[in-house]
Amino acid sequence: SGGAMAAKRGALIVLEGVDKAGKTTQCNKLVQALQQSGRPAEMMRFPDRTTTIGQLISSYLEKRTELEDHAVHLLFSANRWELVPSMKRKLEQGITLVVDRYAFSGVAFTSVKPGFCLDWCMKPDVGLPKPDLVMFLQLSSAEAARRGHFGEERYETSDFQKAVQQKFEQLMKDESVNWQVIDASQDVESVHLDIVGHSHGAIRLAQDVPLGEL
Ligand code: DGP
Repeated sequence: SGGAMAAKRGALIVLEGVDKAGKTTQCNKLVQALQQSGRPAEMMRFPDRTTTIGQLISSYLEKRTELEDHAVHLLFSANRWELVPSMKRKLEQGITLVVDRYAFSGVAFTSVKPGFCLDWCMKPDVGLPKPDLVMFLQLSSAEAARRGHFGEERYETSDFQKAVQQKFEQLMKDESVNWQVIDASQDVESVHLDIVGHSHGAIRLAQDVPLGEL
């Protein structure tokens, strides 16, 4: 209505997957490729270990601290919530955010613990900005094992990762989320090309619809 045209919003793009699928490498490459094609883009990762809450989480993952399972689940969620204002600001400025893990990791990792149902695990993240695209980097546990030993952090065992993979498969049935499965067993460049292709589509679509909520 007469004023200057509002800048088109950026897209919220999430990469999920089990450990060793190559999420961090691919997030970095995607941000670089978008920037080189003239689109403002920034990378984020969850957990963000730099905040006060993130430091508690980091200490827990490094097994320096024990925390009750419900309590730590809520801390992971709080760590996402504390970044929401800055995420929204950036998206509104037209910056596309490429995020290494999000609420889906939160649900998948906690819900494999005894006594947790998906429904309870999803509750604290209800209302978070909804990704325009979630790419799941699919990698068999055999292939993950070939990529070398797991690290020393909590959750880094092959049995736990297999259980997490099954939870992700359940979450991917949710058709209200724009899931794309990426074959992460391909070489780095081929995976990258798949990811770039899906991302350009999501960025275009995001320009015409408001940011959703989980
Ligand atoms: P990294 O992505 O390498 O920084 O490792 C983070 C670890 O924490 C990884 O094992 C996945 C796990 N994780 C990520 N988000 C959540 C979450 O929200 N809840 C739980 N329980 N674990 C999470």
